Amino acid sequence: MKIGIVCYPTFGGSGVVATELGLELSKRGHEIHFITYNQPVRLELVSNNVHYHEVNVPEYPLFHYQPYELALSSKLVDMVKLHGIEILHVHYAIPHAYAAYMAKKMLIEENIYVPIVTTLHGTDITLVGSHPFYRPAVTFSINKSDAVTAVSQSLKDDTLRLFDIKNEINVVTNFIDLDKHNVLFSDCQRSLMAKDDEKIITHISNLRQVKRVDDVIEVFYNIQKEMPAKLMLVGEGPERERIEARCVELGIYNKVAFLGKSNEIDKVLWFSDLFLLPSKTESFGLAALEAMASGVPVISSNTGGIPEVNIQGVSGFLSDVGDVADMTKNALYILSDEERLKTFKENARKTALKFDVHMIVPQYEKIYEDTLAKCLVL
Ligand code: GMT
Repeated sequence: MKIGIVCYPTFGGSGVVATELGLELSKRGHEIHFITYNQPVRLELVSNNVHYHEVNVPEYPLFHYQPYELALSSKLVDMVKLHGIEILHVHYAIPHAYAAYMAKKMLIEENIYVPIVTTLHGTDITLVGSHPFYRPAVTFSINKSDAVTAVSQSLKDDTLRLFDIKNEINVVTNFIDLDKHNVLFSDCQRSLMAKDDEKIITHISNLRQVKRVDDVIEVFYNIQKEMPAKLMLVGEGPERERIEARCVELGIYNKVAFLGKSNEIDKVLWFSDLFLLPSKTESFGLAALEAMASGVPVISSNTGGIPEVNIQGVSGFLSDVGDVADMTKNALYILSDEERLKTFKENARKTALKFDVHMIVPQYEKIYEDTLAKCLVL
């Protein structure tokens, strides 16, 4: 199949999932066309089967906001015609589903029918999309898609609760390539991060309010009072300065490494003993799954789709949002006994197996096939 993928090219989970999906589909023989405003961060290899088309938005002084949706829908029309793209898979409803619908309508004028599959990722529904300023357009775009998927049952439920949805929503969970998380790194690489006797605690996010990075810091503060430990904070975002100041205030700044946007997440996770994800809301928690795939147990909040990924008492523990005391208790329980830590590490990896890329990507292929077949009949 010739598949066009529209996504955000940034470090965010939706862009990562879209990129990994495209790469896996290309390995399975499909021709993939990424259409976005920058080359996606995890798209390192452009092969015969993988193409990248940049959306340019020319600046004009009249525009207070540059019309990205317009440029994207025009680019989609051009790329569908030029490359014979058969189906468009858009990740994150805003504004991708809306732009794809406009492209589809323009193409119909030229007797070309290209169906749209929309994947909902989380904040496009829970935080941003349900805002009254966006809700009518998001509802419309979801209802006009030829197929809709959500990355967890929780996100599907949220979508049905927050919008007036007439379309069926299929749950296709996020996935992980376990082989990529099974790379051996040498112990000397660990020594760059921490001393032998120090436990490594990790948090990866875009450091936004929704991630509750303060709770990460508080839990780590409590851990390091009980045992030698280092905290790896991976990612960049608006909370960073405030969090750095908080670390200084607590006297733990020298125990916290701010690693910024990193392409070496697998290396950091390989040496980690515990992953913290205390988010206020999380449709899935891809970062937690990546940690588990590297054999890292997860201490998380019990919110949104996280309980579908992190299994209580098996791959880690879940606490109420903001319950730092409970998260600390659970973290110390795992970390304080080497045998127990080993068991949780093994269980984390085993739990990640059910999200194996080879099981999930065929579900998308089936959706593409069914959607194309349905559209042929119409
Ligand atoms: O977490 C973010 O703020 C980024 C956001 C995104 O769109 O990249 O992540 C969402 O999509 C990910 C991939 O499906 C999910 O794993 C995250 O849980 C989800 N984030 C939220 O729901 C807050």
